[in-house]
Amino acid sequence: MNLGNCNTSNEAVKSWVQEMVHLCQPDQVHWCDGSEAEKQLLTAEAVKSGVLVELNQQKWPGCYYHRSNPNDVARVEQCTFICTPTKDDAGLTNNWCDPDEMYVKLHDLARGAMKGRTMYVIPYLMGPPGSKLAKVGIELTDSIYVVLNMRIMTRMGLPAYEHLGLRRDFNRGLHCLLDLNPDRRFIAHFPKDNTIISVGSGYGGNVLLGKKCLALRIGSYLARQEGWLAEHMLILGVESPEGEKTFVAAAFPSACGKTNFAMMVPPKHFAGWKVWTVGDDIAWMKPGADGRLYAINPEAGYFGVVPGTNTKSNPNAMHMIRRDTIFTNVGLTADGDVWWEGMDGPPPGECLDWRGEKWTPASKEKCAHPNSRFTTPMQNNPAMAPEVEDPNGVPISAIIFGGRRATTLPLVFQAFNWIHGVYVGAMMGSEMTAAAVGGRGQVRRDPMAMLPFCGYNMGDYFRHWIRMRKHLRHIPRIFAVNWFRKDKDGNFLWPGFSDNMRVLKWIIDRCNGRAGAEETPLGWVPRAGDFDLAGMENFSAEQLDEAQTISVDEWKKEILEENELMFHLHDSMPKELIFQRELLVARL
Ligand code: OXD
Ligand code: MN
Repeated sequence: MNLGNCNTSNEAVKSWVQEMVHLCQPDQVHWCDGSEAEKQLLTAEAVKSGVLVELNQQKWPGCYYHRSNPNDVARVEQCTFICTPTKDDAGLTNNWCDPDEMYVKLHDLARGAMKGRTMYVIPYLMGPPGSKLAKVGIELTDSIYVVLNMRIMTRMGLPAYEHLGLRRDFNRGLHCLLDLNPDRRFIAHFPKDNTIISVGSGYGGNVLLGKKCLALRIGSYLARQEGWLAEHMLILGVESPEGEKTFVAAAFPSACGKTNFAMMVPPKHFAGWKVWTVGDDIAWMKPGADGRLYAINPEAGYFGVVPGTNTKSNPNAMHMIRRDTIFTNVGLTADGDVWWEGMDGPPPGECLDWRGEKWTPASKEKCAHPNSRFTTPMQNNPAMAPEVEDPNGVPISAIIFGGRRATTLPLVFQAFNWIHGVYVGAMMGSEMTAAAVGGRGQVRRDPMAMLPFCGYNMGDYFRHWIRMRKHLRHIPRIFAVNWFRKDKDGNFLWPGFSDNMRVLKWIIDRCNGRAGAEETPLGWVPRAGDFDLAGMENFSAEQLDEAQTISVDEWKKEILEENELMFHLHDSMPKELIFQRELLVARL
């Protein structure tokens, strides 16, 4: 089979592509170069074949619309496998399969799967060029939608080949759409071989292999071997009016507002303050020679949840998605406009919903799928931090763990020390969202927001976190936050969005030794005077107290619920964390 116009001299890349071409038998092979001309060409092709719809270019320059198969709209954790040599390496929080068995099964499914189709070869770099933490992947796919999304989400083409040189240590990713039958949907990771095979899905989190598959699942496995951390965290910088910049990394489960937090615009009262986005989803972090923890964002774009995005929740996002954006599974009007629940302004009188059915404001169904997405280049974000291109990354002063909890978890507290912070992150519970199929609203333990993304045994992952402490001389402070606590009537206790700046300000003041706090059984919490409530309408110190309440009864229940994870990981749970739990019980 003809390999086509191959654009690399790396023999390892060429021979692996040859092998996969032999397996998948595409009609042609397109070696992507990431150029603007290629983007034009592929976009035109995608529009012609109906994969993309061109939006009104006056209103939405460079923007396109895509509708996925209705059975394929979110990550599928039940079809996601970690294929380590032993089941124990993957641990009980992952689905496991013997690697040889999985290779046979997936190669059988991939055999001849690209007949009559084009195989696209996507070389991509995760991380800024020149960064010691950056990694190269090659994704082979028969989806033009994947190519156009990967072009936004990664540094595609030449930067990847330049970083790789003649080495063989690139991630091998194969993606075949097949017939999108959920029974033949598998997202399989082979951490020892630095290989991913994804079949039967076209949804972003399952098929943009640089993101969850490489940057988190394979990434976390490599990170443990190589002494760094691959985390489901946004990275932001807070700049004070005096020009002091403090960087923070924060882990929240999927669809809990990481993108909004990463792009926050401070409220009026914070004149002169600025929040800069380094990343909105993934952080790769490694101790530097100076003993601080440095973070890079391996991605080059944002794959964000659309519903609820508006000029109040995220003005920067509203600005950036106005051009060069791919919208997936939102509503579409006859004149090439888009709509979603929570967008500014009134809904259209009539449009097509995410399934392509007629929709009006009287319809019972949602217009946009709750997990509909935008894919946008990070350069479009007016708050993008210039440091995002720094190969050394940014020094992290604080790590924040967040959950979506209607009860129990206060608005904010600070862990007593690193190990206590690891315990707080490890035991974090959160209500499930639409980003994954099944279980919406149920509280589940989601350690460090990594439950769906940790590529090895979770107990060993906690141990790795604990060990990182030894490599740090300037230890980031660790905090927990909960923007989602509700009162008895179901109203949110904290306004959130731009007012989260107030919480962030206390956090960075704590890191810089400037803010007071009170000791409680959970950790350090701000006292009334430590927290800046000035300029808040309709919000009193009493309401803050309510949002900060620590109920011993609720915590007794919480600790019992932690048992689920403790039992599950019993064999591998580090004793340090069991001890932290004893201490918490004693303090309560
Ligand atoms: C995401 C997710 O898409 O976490 O970022 O599901
Ligand atoms: Mn995510």
